[in-house]
Amino acid sequence: MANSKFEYVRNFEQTDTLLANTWIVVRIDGRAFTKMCAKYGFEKPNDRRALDLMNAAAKAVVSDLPEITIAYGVSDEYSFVFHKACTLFERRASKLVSTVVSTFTANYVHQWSTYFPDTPLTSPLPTFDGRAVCYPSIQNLRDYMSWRQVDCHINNLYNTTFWSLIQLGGMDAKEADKTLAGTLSADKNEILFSRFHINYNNEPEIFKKGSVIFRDYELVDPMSHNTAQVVEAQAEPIQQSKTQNENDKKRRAKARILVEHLDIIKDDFWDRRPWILSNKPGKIPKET
Ligand SMILES: Nc1nc2c(ncn2[C@@H]2O[C@H](COP(=O)(O)OP(=O)(O)OP(=O)(O)O)[C@@H](O)[C@H]2O)c(=O)[nH]1
Ligand SMILES: [Mg+2]
Repeated sequence: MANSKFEYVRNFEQTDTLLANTWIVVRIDGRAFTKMCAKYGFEKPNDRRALDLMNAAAKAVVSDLPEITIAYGVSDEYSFVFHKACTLFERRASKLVSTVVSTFTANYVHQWSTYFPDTPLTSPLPTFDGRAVCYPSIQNLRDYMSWRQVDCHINNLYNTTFWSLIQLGGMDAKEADKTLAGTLSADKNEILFSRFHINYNNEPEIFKKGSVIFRDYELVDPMSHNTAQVVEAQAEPIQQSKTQNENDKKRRAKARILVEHLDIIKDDFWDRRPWILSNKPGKIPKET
């Protein structure tokens, strides 16, 4: 053992352990993306290339960290959910957050040229911040996910109407703001339809719902189980044999990772995909 007089500095390391048996959400967010989007001329209000790039980087994170059970992204943010049984990096917040942020950023920068072949990246390069939050119950976690998706809907309806008033209606930002002040969802739908013949329902799902990433197994009958109740009742992770752990690992690695634009507020999404909450890999779908 090499003991030096300097070793005592180790004691300065504080623990930052996230509470056991809770769902950890690491949310990353683009730093100063308002400026970045202007610099690279992202389309307003939604740039499909930018969203596809966010999704590609997030998919790489989910693939790299199998203890992430689901991820949800909108605009310049992505939330990654670590299962409550996750033991990765001893649940240390700084390690989890820094790993997610650096894996995401590296992939975002690496894949930039695939999505923006004609606009090379220049300094200042895109960067992201990140935070970790613990959610004690499945209800809390589901409410968190619903909160992000509702936010996506509210912002997208507002932005779609705002930019239609400007791009199609010839207004400036001030006039558009004034037109929308105090309006409800129904009013914005009406403005879009009566002035611009836009039916908001027909807007792309990726804009209206954001993106959700999860592993692909065979869907199950929603009535056949009560995963949330079973998982909620577990006080500690189930002890499995080494072989069982290895099998789970293999099946997880084999599963395709999907990027979809689905409603994650309603029960149906979760009930058909019990593996997201149970962490127990499902059946690999047969090749079609
Ligand atoms: N034009 C365009 N802008 C986008 C798109 N997606 C995200 N943005 C921009 O990204 C911003 C994200 O909001 P914030 O994260 O609150 O703002 P920010 O500038 O990144 O600031 P910080 O996160 O606090 O550093 C929005 O205000 C938009 O301007 C897009 O598809 N097109
Ligand atoms: Mg941001």
